[in-house]
Amino acid sequence: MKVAVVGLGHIGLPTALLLARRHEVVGVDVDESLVATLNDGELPLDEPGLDSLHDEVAERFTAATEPEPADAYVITVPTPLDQRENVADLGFVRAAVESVAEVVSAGELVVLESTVPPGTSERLVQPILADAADDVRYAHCPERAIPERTLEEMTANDRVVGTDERATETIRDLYAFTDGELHLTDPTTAEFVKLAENTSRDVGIALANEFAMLAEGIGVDAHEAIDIANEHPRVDILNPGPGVGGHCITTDPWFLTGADAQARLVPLARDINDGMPDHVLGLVREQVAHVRRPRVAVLGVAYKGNVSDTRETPAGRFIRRAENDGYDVRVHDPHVEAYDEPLVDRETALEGADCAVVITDHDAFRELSPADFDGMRTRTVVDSRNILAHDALREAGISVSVLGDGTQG
Ligand code: SAJ
Repeated sequence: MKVAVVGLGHIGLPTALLLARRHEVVGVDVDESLVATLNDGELPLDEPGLDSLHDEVAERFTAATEPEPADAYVITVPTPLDQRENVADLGFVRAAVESVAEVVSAGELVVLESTVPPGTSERLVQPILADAADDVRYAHCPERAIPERTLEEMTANDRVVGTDERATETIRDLYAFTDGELHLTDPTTAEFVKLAENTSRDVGIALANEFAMLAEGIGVDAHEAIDIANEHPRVDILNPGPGVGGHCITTDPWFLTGADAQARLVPLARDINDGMPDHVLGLVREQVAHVRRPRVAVLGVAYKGNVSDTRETPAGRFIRRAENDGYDVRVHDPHVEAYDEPLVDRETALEGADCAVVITDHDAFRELSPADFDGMRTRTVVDSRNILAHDALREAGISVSVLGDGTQG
């Protein structure tokens, strides 16, 4: 089968290469330099296993700036959040579907993998395709892989497929690269499932964050309490932290609720998580209350541990707020090469600092010893991820404040 994959980003490119194991694939992107890079045999994306997969399938993969006629079309373009209105910006989806509509013929399959609000397939996408040709088969099959484990998850995770029986055989052939199960349903339910997954995670994290703030006031350690509660067979509380980042969990709850005024819990959870950088800043403020122009070392700008991705990172809000408060902020991240703020090495970030604040749960920070903080002017630490060796640091005379631990105040 010939497959056109439209949108060659974090999801589209790995998907295209996996499809090329069995099919002839043309990867399509409006970015001409990306297409040129790919046709030169180079990969613009760093993901475990992607290089060797690329070598394996190079013969069956080419890139182009416009879709070519194919047997199946897979759309993997981004769906950003319109920040002002808190609604999905479907401009890329519409453009991609219209470009496919130019070449699609009767009986062919179009799959939308981009995450979209419920109803998008039925109201926006399918009418455009129905106008283009008779009997176009359609499926919404949202992607659910995470950065740095993309290939592993794409080949192992179950998939939800919103379609009808006319398309199922081609769908099975297309997604033969996954060992996961295909859960068949209708397109709107598939849209809902994807958003419900990420919303449930956001609400779960908000609850953990609320427990952390309550524990600080009550004078208990939320981490200890959560560990014990999680021993219960039906309880699974997540970890508190400095907020939620990444491209999906910060936006998907808004895609789900849309403008529905009945939704209360979901927007509240978003609000709690969005407020966490401010709460962490409050902990820093307590630590440096007696310093005139405090210098703060931020450890980690990636949105989560051991990845280089900084999209929607809670570090961004923390840094901006801290700078607005007159703090001199130095930023270090061992996994990130470039960020909006200049990045420095760890020693430089800590040198002369009055507070070191851990924002990202990188393994590299777990191993920090008291001596690593020797260059600081005032040795105080805020650990928003509960990952440092607190006892050892305190024994060495370092003042340590841990998000969610109210036992030390
Ligand atoms: N976080 C916490 N506490 C926790 C767990 C996470 O504060 O207990 C924070 C992380 O530090 C991070 C954010 O939440 O800032 C989100 O991280 P994540 O690992 O929960 O999720 P993502 O955004 O990397 O990927 C999610 C995944 N969805 C689910 O696990 C339900 C992934 O499977 C999806 O493919 C992806 O969203 C997506 O593309 O939608």
